[in-house]
Amino acid sequence: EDGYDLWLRYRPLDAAQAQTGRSHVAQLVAPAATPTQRAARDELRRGLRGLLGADPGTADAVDRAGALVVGTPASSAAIARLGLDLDGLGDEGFVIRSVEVDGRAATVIAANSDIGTLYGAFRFLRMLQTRQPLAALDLRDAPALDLRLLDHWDNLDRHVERGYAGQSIWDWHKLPDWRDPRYTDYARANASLGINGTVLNNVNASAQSLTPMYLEKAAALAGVFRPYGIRVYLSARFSAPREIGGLDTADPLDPRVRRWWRDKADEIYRLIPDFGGFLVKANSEGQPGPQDYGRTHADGANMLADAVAPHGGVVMWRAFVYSHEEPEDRAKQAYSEFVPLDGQFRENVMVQVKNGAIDFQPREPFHPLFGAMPDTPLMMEFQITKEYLGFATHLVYLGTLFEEVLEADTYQQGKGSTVAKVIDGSLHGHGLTGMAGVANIGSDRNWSGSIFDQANWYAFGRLAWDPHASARAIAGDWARMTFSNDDGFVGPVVDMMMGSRQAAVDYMTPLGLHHLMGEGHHYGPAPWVEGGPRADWTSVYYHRATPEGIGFDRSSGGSDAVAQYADPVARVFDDPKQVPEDLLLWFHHVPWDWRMRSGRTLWDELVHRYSRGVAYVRGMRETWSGLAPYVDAERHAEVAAFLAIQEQEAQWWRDASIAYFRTFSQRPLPEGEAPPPESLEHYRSLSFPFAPGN
Ligand code: BDP
Repeated sequence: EDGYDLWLRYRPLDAAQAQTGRSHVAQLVAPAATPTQRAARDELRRGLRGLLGADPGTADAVDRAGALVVGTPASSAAIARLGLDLDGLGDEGFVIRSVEVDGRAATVIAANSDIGTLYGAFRFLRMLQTRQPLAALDLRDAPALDLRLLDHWDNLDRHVERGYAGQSIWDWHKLPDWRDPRYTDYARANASLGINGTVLNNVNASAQSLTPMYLEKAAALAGVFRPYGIRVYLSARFSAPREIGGLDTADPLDPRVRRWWRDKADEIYRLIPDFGGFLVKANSEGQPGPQDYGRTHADGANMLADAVAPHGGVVMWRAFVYSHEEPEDRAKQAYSEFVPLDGQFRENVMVQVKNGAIDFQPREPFHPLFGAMPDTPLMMEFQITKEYLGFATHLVYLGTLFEEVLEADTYQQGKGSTVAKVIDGSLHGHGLTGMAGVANIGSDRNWSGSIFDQANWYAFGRLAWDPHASARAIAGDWARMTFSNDDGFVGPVVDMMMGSRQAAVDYMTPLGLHHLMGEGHHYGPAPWVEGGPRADWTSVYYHRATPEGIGFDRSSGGSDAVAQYADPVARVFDDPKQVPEDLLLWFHHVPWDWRMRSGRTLWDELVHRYSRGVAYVRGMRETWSGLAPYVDAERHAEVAAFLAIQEQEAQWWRDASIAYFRTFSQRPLPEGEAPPPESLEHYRSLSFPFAPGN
């Protein structure tokens, strides 16, 4: 067990469950005329063989009780005769129902399209894997979002920006001739969650990706993914017309540039007829963009949108921007640049917004753009890879982070205007919707760098299908499918996962602190970082500690970032007494002896939170060691070893942060709190010159 099988392990059910299972799947009646039909049928056979201990065998028609019948009204005569109500399921939804076919009890997985049946097949397998009852089924489901994408930050030399799971899984050198079987397993895993698109290359894009040689490689991947309902997208480098097109400009209003992109789009669609479209990072962190020519983000996005529109493609234009000139408060910039452009984008443009306004911190308030651009479809961008959350060794379940953001109420149309409703299009009536996750996938056998990081890929996929789903329920399914269905295992593991993200916030950046990680690579504590090319890449810019107090004043008396939120959110964030304490130092600069709701002073509370985070990790180690009987030795040992690293590093974070901040607070540690064992100089001297990822 090295983790390769992810949540699709299909290990045998116990005898009684297998027997019940077999009675519901006495035979499989599933068409196999198209690649997608074959993918669904093969997955069912693989899963049923594993789970039930026997291949039910396939038949052309139902001839016994307990058949599993799969298909669409077009692909299956039996399903056509049932006259099921498939309205409203779209192309990707499905029903799973207990019915009678020609007088015999059967279960059907039915949909309007082959892809819908594939999703239904995976759902049926999940029900078996998680021990759901199989009698009297009446399930109907369809994805809430159109685009459910992974964004790979993979370079053509196979280095993965912010990747902690080995090299890129795309072996560009051997493509298109060698199609690693792993690409098929990648597609299976994603289809099992309903992920239906993948952006193959880094947002810090190379124009090379758009050259004929690389387009053929992308087309080969598209061919592998197509049966699984996954479309390929590319990050487009805005200056490509200059770099590979022989033009002397990339001005989006120049007719030659517009023509170049139209021709490029035509060329791509000749090779990849179902190409999804472009993702663009422009005028951000040194990337080229329309502003280089005095044009707006809308001008740039619309030019590309016009190029792909005839083929049904989309443009995902990122709102992660901050200017060359130092902003007074970087958190305000995306809103300031994008809100004035609301309504100016073409219909096939989505603006892709990170969950928070700074950069994937362990905790951020939701991005103020959500709900603030009613005339533009906004797409969520989460980061699955743990750039700021301890890379692959720290056990941090991100389902709760995603859920917290999706459930946040923007109040943009009054109470109940949650981020999830902005994203699913219901708040402002948008037809085009989506969610992207920056992938944590690499060439490691376990795909994600650690077993528990697989849960973050899993949770992302489930929430992209249904942004209203529960992080706890998702963790439960994942734990059952990945490890064991035993309640003695599932309960403690899910509890441990559910608190793990708060623990990371506590030992890294409690109470709204942010961006205090090691410079560049973002690993380990470095609240002392100052100087360098720009202030907003330092730690001191964000924590602003002085002998008087700590925190970034974004209130109406400070940078006034709070004004970018709707009332009453703005009012609550503006008031240090009302703001959730988890965001206190994000929005306010408060004195060290500020009285917290716990009754402690701010300083004491800060120290308490650091220690609480470390204690939680210690607790996870104990929990995990008690779960050894439920987990195979190989995966158990890896998780245990990583938890030991995490505990050491949580302690390092606590000690280094306290050693540093007490030089400002000038206060003793609260009673019972151990002082950092080393000097501040010692912590400052620790560095990771070769930390992976950046
Ligand atoms: C930051 C990363 C950087 C990315 C950038 C982005 O540090 O590597 O290129 O975001 O999202 O989180 O464009």
